[in-house]
Amino acid sequence: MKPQVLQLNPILIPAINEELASLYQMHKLFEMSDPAAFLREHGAAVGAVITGGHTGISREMLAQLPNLKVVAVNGVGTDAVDLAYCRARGLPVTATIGALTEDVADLAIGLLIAACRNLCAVDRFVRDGQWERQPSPAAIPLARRFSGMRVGIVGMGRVGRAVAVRAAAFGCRILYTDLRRMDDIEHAFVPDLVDLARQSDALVLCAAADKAEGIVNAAVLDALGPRGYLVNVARGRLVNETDLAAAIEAGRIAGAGLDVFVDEPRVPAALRQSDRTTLQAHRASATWETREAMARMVLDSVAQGLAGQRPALSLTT
Ligand code: 8YV
Repeated sequence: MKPQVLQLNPILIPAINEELASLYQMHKLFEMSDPAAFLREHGAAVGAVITGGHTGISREMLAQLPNLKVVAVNGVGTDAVDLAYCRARGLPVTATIGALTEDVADLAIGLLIAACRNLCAVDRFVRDGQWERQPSPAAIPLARRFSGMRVGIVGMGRVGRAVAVRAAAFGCRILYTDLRRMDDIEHAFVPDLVDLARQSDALVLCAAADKAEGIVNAAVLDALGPRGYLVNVARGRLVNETDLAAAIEAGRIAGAGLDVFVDEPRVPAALRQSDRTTLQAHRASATWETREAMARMVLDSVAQGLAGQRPALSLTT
């Protein structure tokens, strides 16, 4: 009998799916017509769970899997898994630490350039045939320069640091905030987020969401101001989305580049309808290269957990 693995989200790398299917009896919850019945009838047989970073797994579902040996998160954020509960249960929870840093930082810079150079709005202008109808350069508002901007990074972990390296290469001045000053970073540390926003032309959110829900609120957005840009490649709930929608609608900030939202896949109409926003569908790590590297880490973690070893990437054991 092959060990049984419960998979909560699709993996988009065919070779990894083949490998998983050859090693384990895979149960794909996202394809089941009655997931609750599966959990009731077969939950006790499941030895490993594979889930996504922002989707995680509920405590209720974990409780229905009493013989679980590992939860392998196919992502770096573990805010959607109750780590304290898993720790108390002696259950390893692994994450794909380090695999997606470069891709997420790349997208942050891409979103920031797209936002301040109006790339998507002008793409629509050309695509819709409006350029032909209004060929005067005056029909397209001037954009803002990215090179040399003051970039405020919120969360100086792996992704924040990779964003800093990229932005510095564009001649940007880097400022940052985090729970504490980092001794190994020479960039300006600004403890207060409102102060950071006031001193920045763009705020880039790279922080974990656990302790920072709603930190980007109306006061922060107003400090960023009508020439300021917000980029979020971390978690939607870092931002008070109602405040953000209001600031975008009123032009109280210049624009936003957003890959993540509070209630994905739902995006507030005010953000969808504005030319000031550049929107992505939570896909900062979604390249072949990174998703394959992530899935390989997941495969290793599942194998280690099922073999009764402490997985190398465990955060809880
Ligand atoms: C992924 C993420 O989209 O790593 C994370 O925490 O949110 C993203 O990289 C997701 O985990 C894919 O499963």
